[in-house]
Amino acid sequence: MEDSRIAIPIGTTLDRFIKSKEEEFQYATGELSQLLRDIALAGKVVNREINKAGLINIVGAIGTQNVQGEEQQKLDVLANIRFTRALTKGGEACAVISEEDDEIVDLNNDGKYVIAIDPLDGSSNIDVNVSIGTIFSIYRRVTPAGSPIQDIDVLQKGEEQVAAGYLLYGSSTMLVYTTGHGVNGFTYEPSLGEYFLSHADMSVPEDGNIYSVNEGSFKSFQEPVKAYIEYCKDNRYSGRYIGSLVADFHRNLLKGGIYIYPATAKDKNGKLRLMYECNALAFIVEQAGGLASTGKERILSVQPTELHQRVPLFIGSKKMVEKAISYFS
Ligand code: P6P
Repeated sequence: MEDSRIAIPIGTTLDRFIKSKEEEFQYATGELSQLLRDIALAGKVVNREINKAGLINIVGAIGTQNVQGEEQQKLDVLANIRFTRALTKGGEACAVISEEDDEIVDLNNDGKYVIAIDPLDGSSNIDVNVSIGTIFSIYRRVTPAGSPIQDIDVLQKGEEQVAAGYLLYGSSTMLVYTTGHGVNGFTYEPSLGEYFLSHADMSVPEDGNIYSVNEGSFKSFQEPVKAYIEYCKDNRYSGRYIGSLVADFHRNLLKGGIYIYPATAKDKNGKLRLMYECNALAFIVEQAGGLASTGKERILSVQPTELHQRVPLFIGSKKMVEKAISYFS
């Protein structure tokens, strides 16, 4: 379908951009806009807390673990509260699934949208001042508004997403999202409290020479993964691994590259979660002309069976992902 991509000038505010694009969204116009505004607002608040982290002693672990058994950092919990609160106030979301909550969190039962979110990915980097991110997916509920939320509302394939995006809290804070009509990036100006369009209609270079993988686990990788990494070395690619998925993904989106988190001895299905990490980035990368695969299956086609299920992830430039997964066949 020919996209009616209206050229929106760089520097346009997020609010004006969302408004100007409403006719591209197949559902009621104001609903998605409200959701995106809720997420953008929570992102401003989390950004402020991250930037002050070292000063007001909110860095570090709080001695609890999330459903993944991972040490919860103070900012993880704060970010989860902020995003859940913003989505509750906005009223459009009926449920949230989050890395930080074991179960589905019911919000406004009359809401028509389900949000899957990793409120603060890469949180282990908080204490060492490395970029971290928020990743979110937006789905339309399947059951009628007002009825109890059911698994079929939440366990939807990534291809059912109506929107997805991430916030990157880096040297500058950015919001990058898609509603299925291309990918656009907004840079946050804290002094004005506004996000401004800085990266219009983003596309990932079809090929690249940057590969992102934790080679410390190399010995436990499957043979096809080892073979592809050797191919990268033989071709003198650059290894770049920040240990923060959103930061690695964003660099690869701009410059071309591939990020790999494969099955390892420790994580038989890889470490990354399908519902609130892989699906959102897979939607974005496909909209930007790239690919996202488990190594055997398109990420967006995977039928979820559990809230927190993990999948192997190969994501980035089309030709690099194609080359990597060719070793599996
Ligand atoms: P490892 C952070 O915990 C994360 O989920 C991603 O942001 C990051 O790419 C990956 O895990 C790092 O995991 O096992 O390489 O330290």
